[in-house]
Amino acid sequence: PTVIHRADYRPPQWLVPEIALDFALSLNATKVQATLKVAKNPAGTDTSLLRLNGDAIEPKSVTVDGQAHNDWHMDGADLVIELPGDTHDIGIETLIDPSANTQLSGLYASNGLLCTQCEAEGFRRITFFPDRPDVLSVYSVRMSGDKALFPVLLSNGNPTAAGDNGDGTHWAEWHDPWPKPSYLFALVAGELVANRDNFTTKSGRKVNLAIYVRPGDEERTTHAMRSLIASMKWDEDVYGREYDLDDFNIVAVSDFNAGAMENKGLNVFNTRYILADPETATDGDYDAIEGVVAHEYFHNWSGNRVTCRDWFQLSLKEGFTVLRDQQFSADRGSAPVKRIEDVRILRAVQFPEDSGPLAHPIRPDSYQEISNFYTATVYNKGAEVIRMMTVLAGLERFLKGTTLYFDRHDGEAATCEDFVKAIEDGAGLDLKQFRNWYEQAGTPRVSVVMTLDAANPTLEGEAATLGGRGVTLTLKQTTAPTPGQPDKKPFVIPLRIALFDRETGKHHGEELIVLTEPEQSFTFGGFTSLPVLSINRGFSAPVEIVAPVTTEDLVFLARHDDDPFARYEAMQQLIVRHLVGAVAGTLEKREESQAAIGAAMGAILDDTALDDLMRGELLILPGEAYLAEQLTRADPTRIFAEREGLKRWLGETLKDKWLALHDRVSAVPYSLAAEARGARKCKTQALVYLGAADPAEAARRAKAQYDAATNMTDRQGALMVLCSLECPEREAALADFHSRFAGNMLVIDKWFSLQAGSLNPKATEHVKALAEHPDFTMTNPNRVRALWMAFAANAQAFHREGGEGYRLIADLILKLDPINGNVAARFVPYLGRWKKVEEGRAALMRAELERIAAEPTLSRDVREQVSKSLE
Ligand code: HT7
Ligand code: ZN
Repeated sequence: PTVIHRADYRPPQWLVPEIALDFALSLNATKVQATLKVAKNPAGTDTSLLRLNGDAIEPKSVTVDGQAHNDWHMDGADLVIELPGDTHDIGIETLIDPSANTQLSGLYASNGLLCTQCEAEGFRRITFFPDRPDVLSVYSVRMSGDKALFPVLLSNGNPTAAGDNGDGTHWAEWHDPWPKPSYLFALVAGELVANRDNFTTKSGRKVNLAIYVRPGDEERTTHAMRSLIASMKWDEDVYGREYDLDDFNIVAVSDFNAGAMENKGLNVFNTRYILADPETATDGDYDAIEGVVAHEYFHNWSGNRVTCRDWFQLSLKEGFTVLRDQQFSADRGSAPVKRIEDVRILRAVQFPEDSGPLAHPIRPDSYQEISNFYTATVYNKGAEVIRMMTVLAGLERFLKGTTLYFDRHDGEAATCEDFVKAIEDGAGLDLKQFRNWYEQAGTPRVSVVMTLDAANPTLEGEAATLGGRGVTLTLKQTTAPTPGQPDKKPFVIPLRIALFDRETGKHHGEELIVLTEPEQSFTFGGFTSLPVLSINRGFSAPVEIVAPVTTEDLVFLARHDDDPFARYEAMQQLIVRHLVGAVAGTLEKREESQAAIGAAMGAILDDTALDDLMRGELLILPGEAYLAEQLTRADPTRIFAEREGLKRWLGETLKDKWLALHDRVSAVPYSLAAEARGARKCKTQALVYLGAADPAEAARRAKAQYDAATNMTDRQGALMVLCSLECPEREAALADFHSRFAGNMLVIDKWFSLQAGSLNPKATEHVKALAEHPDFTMTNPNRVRALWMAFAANAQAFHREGGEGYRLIADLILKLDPINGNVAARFVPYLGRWKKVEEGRAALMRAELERIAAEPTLSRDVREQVSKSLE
């Protein structure tokens, strides 16, 4: 395979300062005439050969300076043109069949619309071009097409002219004044209606806003529009970033490989992250829409105005933009709850990636297919790494760094190194050693030993002034080898800590300790006895902590820690220790340990000072993927059995409290206010525990909740619980749900997911039947993800004895790959985790990977993931 290495970066040989594109639109034969002004790059090596990337296209004609030109040849998929001078006008005509484009990369048809997806390398499927992010061009676009089929014609930038051809076709022209890389190009044409609004920027410019959707969907764009306006304001207020065009357009399409795309001035979204109303969208959907709308908008600066030099720098825009959208959502709602949710995703998805065969640094060193690097590591760990800079510098100084970054690199294609340097200069930090986070993969493990010093200590500095006895924390960091990186240099690990006095239940104030060595000690004064350690508060560093905290300490912290994240963490640790010990067979005092969990959870249920949103978080058991991470090799069915066993026990032991909670929160009327959202979260949690302990009572309550539901959060929560049970109410509710929402595919996706992700012992049979359901199709990524990702993430079903789950996912990959390699490759990591699974199943998982690898015509996407997973 061709491997691309970061170290091999060379500046482009030719630049393209301007490009004009003329599209004659048609669903199955779109003609594209591209005119490129090309100029030799003074920073390149002097060559007369202009290499233009292509993929699945061929040139119908090539002109140079307006004349037919024969001095060109194809090199693989690329067009190579021999040029006599330093600047030329190149004309190229291509012909595309958008309706045959099932890969959904380049120009494709979705539900009668024409739309584009060019990141990362889709532009080369439209026309021949140096398709790399460090070639920035000013785009002028003209398109013409049938007025009835394509009444709305959109592209990047500002509309400049439009007209009627008088023959049933019309045309429009767009001009984007901001030079941009080809991956940010977009075009959309079709029957669309707009929800319009406007936003006045801080310098007084009025920006026209429009969210385009299919007719009939416009009522469901209110929340997305509100989120967009809030994002525009927040980016001005916090990061000082103002929008820079007269128009900002969003289009929602139903066939999309990812969540959304930040094309300059014309964001294209998966409908899933735009459309919402209370009856069809859950509270989680509302949050996701707000987050994704903000994320794409924030890219206007972090990604578009300052873009990436090459794809190895992907985290420069993605990690930073994820951090920005997380900060925005934290400011808009409950910051602690947002932090807990973000850490839960990191642990469930990124930690396993970091300990598996596909582990890579946030700035990878090599790739075969860049689409495989849109990962939780580049995105979520990338955000955590930049977040640590905010911990080290404080937000105010950090923002000085980002302002310098934007000023210094505006209009440029920058690197992660440029970003780090700007933060160093602007925030006044030394990040020399911190750069290891960009170079090394793997989640560091920090083990802590705490000792109480002798009665008459010789303390120095601040510790001495507090008197009493000293407490010394000795921390050791280790990071396991990852592919290609056997030995790790020490990371800079900022840890927010507090030491609680057991007597008073208070601490002397939070401290920040910064671990830089493999082993390091820190001493604190003023103690009379060994305190309770609260460490990595707020999850200040993306590490695993092994701390000397007893079960009693965890119960104490779960009740009293004044850092809400730490309180959640104590609860999680209490349960993780119990379950991991139980699965590994090392749990000594099972009853006592269980009782401690019951007492802590009971206290959470009783705590009247807690808001329900936070209570709902504290009640969630640690996920199976995270539990598996704590074990060298796990039997997933044992993890499942222990976790369900604990849930059942908690359901039984605290039954009266669950019933009382369910009664109380069921009386709270629907609204989007935090209290009402918290009530809904607790409502489903109560049902989940009751479902494990008393299925008949849970089925009765869930059916009543389902029937009375005025909103999707309650309806989905109730249906999830019913799905897991073998009861008559299950079938009735599923049938009602399907007929009630027939034709609304975003809701039908929930119907697929609930069944595929269910704890129901027959989930595999249900999934096999659903794959044949008329609503299911392999050509729509949302549908494929709804059914098959929910199944692959369902440990009980996926890891079922005999390996049928593995076979089903391997079959899916093989069938999906020729249709959409990008989406197919996203299923490989589920099989790729075989080394973390007990030997019997591991062999079955590996065998399925080998079966896939034996297929000769695999996409580059799947080939890379499978071959790395077998190493
Ligand atoms: N920057 C966007 C990435 C993206 C993408 C990547 C691979 C294949 C399809 C894709 N669609 C969008 C999304 C984002 O992070 O904002
Ligand atoms: Zn992004």
